[in-house]
Amino acid sequence: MAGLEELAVIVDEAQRAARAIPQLTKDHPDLSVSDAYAIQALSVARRIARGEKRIGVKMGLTSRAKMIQVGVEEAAWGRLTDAMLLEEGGVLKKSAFVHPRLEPEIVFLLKKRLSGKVSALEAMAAVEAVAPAMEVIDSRYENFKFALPDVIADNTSSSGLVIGAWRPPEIDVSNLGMVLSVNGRPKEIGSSAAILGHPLRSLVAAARMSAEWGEALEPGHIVMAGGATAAHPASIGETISLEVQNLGGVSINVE
Ligand code: 0L1
Ligand code: MG
Repeated sequence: MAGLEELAVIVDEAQRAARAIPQLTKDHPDLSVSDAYAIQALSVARRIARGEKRIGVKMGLTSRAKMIQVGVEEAAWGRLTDAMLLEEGGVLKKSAFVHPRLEPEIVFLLKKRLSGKVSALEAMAAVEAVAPAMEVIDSRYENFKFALPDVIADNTSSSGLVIGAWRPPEIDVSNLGMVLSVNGRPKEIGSSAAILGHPLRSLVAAARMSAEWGEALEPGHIVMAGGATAAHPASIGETISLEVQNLGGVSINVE
């Protein structure tokens, strides 16, 4: 089997070139989830070495629908860098991605460190602000097809995010209506409750899962809680927007 560093170079280069690659598990059927997280860490370390800054964590596979789709019982996590940030109301250049899809999310901004096993109350006390957000997921694998180790190695498909205005942490985010619209027409409708039953559970899981890899959620970090509906494949000419009950909206134009 190719070494983990070699596989990290493959996924990193695919992301940089916006080029689809075969699933790693095709040639490496024994790739474990643990190998995959090591590949993810190595590939993101290459981005950091090129000057990108870590800004937090994304949680993925947080809805029942996605867990069933990928055949897993637990969420997965990935690493966010500043290069993934897109301007609110700005442009998503489709050619910079392989086959981008947008999904509606809730994002937390932290004011306190969270690491390892924390309670929901501790997690809530660590939140500085909440905001509506859309994540751009862009699997680097051909046809957006992957097994669990593939997608984890590929930084859980993370490739971009657009964040709306920050709101006070007191807003109850447990069951907020979320509408993803395309050119003003509702396309996906859901609730924040689809995110592990409550987005705060996702923050608790992010602290626990990242600590398993020796990392902490630091003050100033953001945590993307996970998709609330199916993701929408972006097409040139679309304005994709999200409206979240009590939180406000966010939008992006696909060119
Ligand atoms: O953020 C997500 O839930 C995506 C995780 C990876 C699976 C996918 O690309 O749909
Ligand atoms: Mg997501």
